[in-house]
Amino acid sequence: MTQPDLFGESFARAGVAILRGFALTDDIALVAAIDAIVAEAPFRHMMVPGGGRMSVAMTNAGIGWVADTRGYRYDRADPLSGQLWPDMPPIFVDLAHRAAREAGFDFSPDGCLINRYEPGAKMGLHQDINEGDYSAPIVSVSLGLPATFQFGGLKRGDPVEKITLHHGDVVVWGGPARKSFHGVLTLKAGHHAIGGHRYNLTFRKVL
Ligand code: MD6
Ligand code: FE
Repeated sequence: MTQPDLFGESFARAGVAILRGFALTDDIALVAAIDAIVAEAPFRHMMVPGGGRMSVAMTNAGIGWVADTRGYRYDRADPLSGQLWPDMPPIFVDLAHRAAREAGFDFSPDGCLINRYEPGAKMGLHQDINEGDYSAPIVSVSLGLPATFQFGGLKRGDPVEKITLHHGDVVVWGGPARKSFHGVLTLKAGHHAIGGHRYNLTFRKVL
């Protein structure tokens, strides 16, 4: 679908819906829910199999995405504490369900990866291919500072399109786009009411 938007960009990719400002009315509650999760399971910079440390800090609710030098996996337990990841708060599940419905999916997430980008942090091109059910979409919520998101194709070398994701934007990503390469360019410093960083919530159906 093509969606001209408030920010002068348009974006067309089968299987991708960009819901501008969809999370705005819940932003304060979402940040409070993130704070409560982080009090139990703090943000940390995971190591990746190549030996590097991710510049994006991460935590999880529900079934958690974990990286270490052995690879990537989903785990019910936080390897830092040995405890289960915090439950997904109802406001998370409800928002993801409503956004997916807007895009034509019936979606009940069982995991949420929470990313925190400080200025200078970035995420290289990758595919989300550790989940069990590719018929389910991924719902992605952006909060705080804007970031430039890159959407590629199904092969790493395919051309990428850039799109700016702002506070409150929700992207629903499924069907033919589900295994597209994507990444986030280096976050620029700035000011935002929620703080000088960006949060991204990605909701998945892992099992
Ligand atoms: C981010 N997002 O926006 C990182 N993955 O910070 C992702 O990696 C992502 O937004 C799959 C689907 C949507 C996403
Ligand atoms: Fe991803």
